Amino acid sequence: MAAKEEDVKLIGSWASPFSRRVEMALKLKGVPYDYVDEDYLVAKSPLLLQLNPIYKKVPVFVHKGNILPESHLILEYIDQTWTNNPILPRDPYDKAMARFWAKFVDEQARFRSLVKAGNRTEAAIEETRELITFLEKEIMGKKFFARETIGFLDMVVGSMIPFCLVRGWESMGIDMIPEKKFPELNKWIKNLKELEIVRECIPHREKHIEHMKKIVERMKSA
Ligand SMILES: N[C@@H](CCC(=O)N[C@@H](CS)C(=O)NCC(=O)O)C(=O)O
Repeated sequence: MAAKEEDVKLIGSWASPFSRRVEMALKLKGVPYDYVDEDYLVAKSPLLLQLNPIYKKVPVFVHKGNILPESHLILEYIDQTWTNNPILPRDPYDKAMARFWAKFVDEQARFRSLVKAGNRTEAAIEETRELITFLEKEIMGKKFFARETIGFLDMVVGSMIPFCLVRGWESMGIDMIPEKKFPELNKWIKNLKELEIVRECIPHREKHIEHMKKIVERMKSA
């Protein structure tokens, strides 16, 4: 099916975890789409400002004229529109908990406080590891958060933690998720990397670390 027939457009940014997860879902579902990359650190395009005038953020998803911001809502919309390879759990409790953990990872400011502050203190590293311990317990004994195959929570946590924040922490010389301390999460990261749809969507490691270095410097001087 050609992109034109489906009429799907994603306005994203290569280093944005919120955009990366949307691409993972589209690739898992096999939905063709047109992609527009925003360099929002330099300037926000008129297209972005027109499509997301409230938050002015990527990603923005456009399907047959429907305009949708906010990555969690976009993932849910994609899941309900293209029902093959479901990403959200069917069970109401599992679905609510997937949303709970996704919100925790995206909205718990302490996950990002080290990168934002730009300076490493042992106390801040320990505080971040305390949060990561909750995820280590949650993934225990499972291949993916969604159990056997990648799902909504894997896309949210994966795009944010190993394929974004870890690179920011690395750029500051911090090994935040050492295998000895977090064996289950490390197994899960390996499982994610084995998936082509994940490899295709995550930023190039070295380029990303350089980018995160710039972000950290920018935050420091802000
Ligand atoms: N809650 C939003 C967050 C989106 C977001 O923060 N996007 C960042 C890129 S990683 C952005 O566009 N930032 C531009 C800005 O803050 O002005 C989502 O889940 O989509």
